Amino acid sequence: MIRILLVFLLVSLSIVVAPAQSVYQPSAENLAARKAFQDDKFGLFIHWGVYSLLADGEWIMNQRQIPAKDYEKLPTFFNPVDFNAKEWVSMAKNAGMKYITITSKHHDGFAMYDSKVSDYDIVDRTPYKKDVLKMLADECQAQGIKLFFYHSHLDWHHPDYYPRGRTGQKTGRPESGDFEKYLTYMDTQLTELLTNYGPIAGIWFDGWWDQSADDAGHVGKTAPANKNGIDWKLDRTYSLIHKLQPAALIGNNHHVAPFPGEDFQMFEKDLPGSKSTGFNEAQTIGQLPLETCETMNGSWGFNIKDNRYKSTKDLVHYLVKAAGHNANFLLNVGPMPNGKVQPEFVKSLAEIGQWMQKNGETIYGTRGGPVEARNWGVTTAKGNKVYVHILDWADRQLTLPALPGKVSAARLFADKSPVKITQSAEGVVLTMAAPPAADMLDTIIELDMAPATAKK
Ligand code: H79
Repeated sequence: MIRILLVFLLVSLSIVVAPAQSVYQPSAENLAARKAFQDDKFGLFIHWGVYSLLADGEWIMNQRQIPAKDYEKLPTFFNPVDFNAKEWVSMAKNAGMKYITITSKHHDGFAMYDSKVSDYDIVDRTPYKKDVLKMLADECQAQGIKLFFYHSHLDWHHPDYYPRGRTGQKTGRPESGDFEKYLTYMDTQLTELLTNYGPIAGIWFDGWWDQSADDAGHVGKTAPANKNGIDWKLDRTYSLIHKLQPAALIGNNHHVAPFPGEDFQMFEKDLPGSKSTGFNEAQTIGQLPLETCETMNGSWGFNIKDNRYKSTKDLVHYLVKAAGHNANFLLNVGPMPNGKVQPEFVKSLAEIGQWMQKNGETIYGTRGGPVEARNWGVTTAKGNKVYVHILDWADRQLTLPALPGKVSAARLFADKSPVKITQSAEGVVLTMAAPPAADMLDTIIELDMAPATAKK
């Protein structure tokens, strides 16, 4: 009896002392925002900072081992006079994108907005002197596009980011620092971002892995294993964000299973479940909305030598495959230091937009369809429709495995011409009038699913 009482006491005690976020209950606004986010399907990622000047990606401070005091020269001539928020937002909208995720602070520690807790920001340190995030936030609001901020946990510039992690070792900072002070600084910057820029759709964290002991092995653990024994206090940061803006979605690019308090899960250069990058071996797919991000060439930040442009077809395929994997697609541009997006990107985005104008119905508002991704393509689903996206197939006939319901009709999405269905317990054979045309980016067959017969 006494033992039972003791157990009862311990259990109730643990409930009382459990940190708020470990029993995280998303608010109604947050759940609605998650659903809207999944419906949106397509967003623009923007990597832009003083590193853009050096035209060799956003990691250049680390790669070239530039000491912080030398890197500080960059802001003094960062002057993006051709930046035009309206142009960027219109470009995203015309591409069919529903949100923008922009770097408020990358690993180099430079804030692209007017921070009051630091002068290491675009308004205080550059000749440009303007708060580009504010201009962008206002324009997004005007054009009805959502805005997320990418914010780096790790910092190669701040002296209190100490003990240092796996990167940014050679930036000439003192061998001391107060990590707790750094965390307060980060939380204060996040408070600024969630207070002064209107409704923010979410925060996209990156850099947590800088303090992790290795690239894998944390599967399912909520307590972050790390090399320096530091505590990121994610619960505190996440609670703060949810308190300031309950609908703001938190995602963290930590390459492991989601932690409590997160609202979506992202996969860098990787379709969920593909584990294609080498740093995401431990990344299992959780229950949250999913997003996958990719570059238009091979770089995030502007890289003048990078001509490995993906074709419009490749990018449309990536978007369609992401949708088939039940994930959003966040497609990146790294604008140039003058504030312009390079013409190659502008052109591809416009072409993707033309495709989305015609075919968006089979992407927006859908979820991953009943057939898992195949070599030939993917399926998406919405209401009683299933969209079969044929990306690589040369025959008139395509066989699907058994579907959960009866297909009552099938047609080509493009011209609504009928597609013959032969359905049995084994599966569904779709027979088109002609094989998919070689120049079609995606041959889409629309299936009408008969309403499920009500159970007695
Ligand atoms: O912002 C863009 C990149 O700068 C950032 N994420 C995208 C969205 C990014 N940072 N790092 N990476 C991408 C690649 C990650 C490499 C890692 Fe590692 C491998 C992290 C942990 C293992 C390299 C090796 C860095 C630390 C050890």
